[in-house]
Amino acid sequence: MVAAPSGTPVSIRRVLIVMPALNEQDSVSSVLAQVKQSLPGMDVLVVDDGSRDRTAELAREAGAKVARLPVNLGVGGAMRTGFRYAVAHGYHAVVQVDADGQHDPGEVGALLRLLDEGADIAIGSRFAGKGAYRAVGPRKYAMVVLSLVFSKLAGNKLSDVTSGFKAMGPRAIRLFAAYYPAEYLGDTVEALVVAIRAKLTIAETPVLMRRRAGGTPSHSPGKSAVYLGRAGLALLLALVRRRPSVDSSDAA
Ligand SMILES: Nc1nc2c(ncn2[C@@H]2O[C@H](COP(=O)(O)OP(=O)(O)OP(=O)(O)O)[C@@H](O)[C@H]2O)c(=O)[nH]1
Ligand SMILES: [Mg+2]
Repeated sequence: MVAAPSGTPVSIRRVLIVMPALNEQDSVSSVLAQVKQSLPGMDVLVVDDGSRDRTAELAREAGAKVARLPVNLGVGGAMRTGFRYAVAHGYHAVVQVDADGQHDPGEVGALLRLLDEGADIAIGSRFAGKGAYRAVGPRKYAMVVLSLVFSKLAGNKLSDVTSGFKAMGPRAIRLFAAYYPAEYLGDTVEALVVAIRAKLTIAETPVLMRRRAGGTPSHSPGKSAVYLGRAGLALLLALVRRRPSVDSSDAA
């Protein structure tokens, strides 16, 4: 494993963008072009687990590394692949950037700064004062409740625990490579519980959430209707479930 000199800011150490992508041929090229422009030289791993369109081919053409999984594992499984790749290749930070254009690569720097300041996980929050993104219906109430519970558990204000726009430092990468929940919502709610139980520090910074650049969202109104119940259940399960023992105190 490559060791960076201690005290070197994460922002200038080896950072890997992990981009989960499923049927995102309408947006993946432009999102990768934006990453290249905002973050020149930064490595990108696109994880595709079953796209039936040209996502993987276009990502490769745009210069990204592409991992294609033989079966669909969902966003959590795709991210776990990314964390394992990061550990195997000596990266010091992983940033999740979605392939649908909703995450602005220009804001990755703000996430990395939080890691520099000592956070293990930096969340880009849609509800911390920047922009007008609003959740509606049951999703909104779920987010309010989750935010209250998680802020208490983490000892830090966390206004957006379901945001996919996150940066993970060395300890979080190591933890998530060993265990990252793959079930529905696991990559958001349960992943943070896993991190809190491993005593990692979580901080947030405001981000703007953009509209999808194309394609279809994986959340339908029907799914959103059961969001609250499932998130609550996921939280309860995560709090009571036994974990494989992982020494998260080691740097990756
Ligand atoms: N590898 C992989 N990526 C996925 C899968 N489902 C969604 N994604 C990707 O994960 C990212 C987030 O998915 P979205 O469907 O946009 O979910 P979201 O952003 O939480 O929800 P919206 O606000 O509705 O867009 C996108 O880049 C998707 O292409 C999947 O099963 N496998
Ligand atoms: Mg999206």
